Amino acid sequence: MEIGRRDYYSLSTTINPARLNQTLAGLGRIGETPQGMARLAFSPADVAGRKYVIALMQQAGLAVSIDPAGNIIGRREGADPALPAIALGSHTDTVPQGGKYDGALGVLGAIEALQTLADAGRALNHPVEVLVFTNEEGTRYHRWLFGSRAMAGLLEPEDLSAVDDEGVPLGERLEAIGGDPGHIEEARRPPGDLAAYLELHIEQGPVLHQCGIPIGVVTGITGRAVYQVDIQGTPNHAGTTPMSHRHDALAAAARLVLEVQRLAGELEICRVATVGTLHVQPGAVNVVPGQVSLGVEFRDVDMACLEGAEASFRRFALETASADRVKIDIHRLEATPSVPIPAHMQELAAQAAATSGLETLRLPSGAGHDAQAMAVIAPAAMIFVPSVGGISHSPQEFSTPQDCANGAQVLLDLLLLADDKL
Ligand code: HGY
Ligand code: MN
Ligand code: MN
Repeated sequence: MEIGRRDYYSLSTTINPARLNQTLAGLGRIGETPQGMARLAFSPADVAGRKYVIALMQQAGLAVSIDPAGNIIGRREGADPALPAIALGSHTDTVPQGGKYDGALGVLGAIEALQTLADAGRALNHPVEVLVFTNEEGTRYHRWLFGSRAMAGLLEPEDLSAVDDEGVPLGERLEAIGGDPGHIEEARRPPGDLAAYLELHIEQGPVLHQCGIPIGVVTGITGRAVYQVDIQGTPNHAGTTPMSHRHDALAAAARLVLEVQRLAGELEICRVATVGTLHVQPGAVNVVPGQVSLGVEFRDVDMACLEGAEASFRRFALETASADRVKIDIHRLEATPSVPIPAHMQELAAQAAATSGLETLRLPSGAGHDAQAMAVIAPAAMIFVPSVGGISHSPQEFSTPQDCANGAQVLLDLLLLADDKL
């Protein structure tokens, strides 16, 4: 496998595509189930995945530590001890029934880049850190980007008081992976502590694959608002309760689900809107549903659009509550602002791709990433590689070995450029 056409003046050394694709396959076996990947944060599979990447970091000569937020940090010192570190990072947790590339490529691509430098005996001026962030997906605790927000000083009181679906407090889970909830503030890195944050990721959408362009240079990362919606009706006998006497929480929920779709679809108030979870109680065909909870999210790079979507949704919920004779409570669980990627960092990423003669497309990210928290404390850049068919958060998620290798090479070249220019 060849990495593009390297320029004769290239500063770089060439990553090992076979080794990268072996480590991707190796991590992809940890937590694999017939329904897809199940490496949910803090699960035994997540812990096994973390051990796997720690061993790879140690092979690459990195000094490994765990910060109080459970983030894994693999550090290599630079020639100039006065310089701040350049960080490369992503995550190894997955959504339920997830894929093998989301997060994994960024972590393993970063380790491959540093292993390549170690093999070549190549020193950099800056120290380099590979960061593996805790609970990026937020499937556990419904608090996403946990590790990167802790590092960027963006934790909220709700993060630390959170209890998961099994009733276990976050602190207990953090201790089990080597974190220290009592000193979580010490995970925070002040602005200036890192010279840059660089993240390689699969696109998770269809654009690059459709255009046949191997590298995406990310221009900005979407904002997201997440809600828990609780609908309280009255459970009653499904055979004896006349239709006119019902307080059916699921009938009201159905109207809300379609309204969420309409807000982004027909009305175009925000870019995308999804109901991803629905819990019905008591959950029997012969009982009128008395209680339903929905998980709702809105995403847009324009935060005013997210506010508009929330306001419209609340108005519709009020009307629905009255029409269906139920009570509807809407709790905002998370609101993550969109972030722009600085122009000079986009330019550096484009230059890195040009080193290998790889064509680039500038595009916004419709998914969220640790980079959006890290961008608050360091100049950030993100590189995308194509997702075949635009599929992600699915067992069908796939990026070709060639595209993964291209991404890791561009990440290494971006690191070398950043070391030279920042
Ligand atoms: O949900 C997201 O956007 C990301 O994949 N965690
Ligand atoms: Mn994801
Ligand atoms: Mn991801």
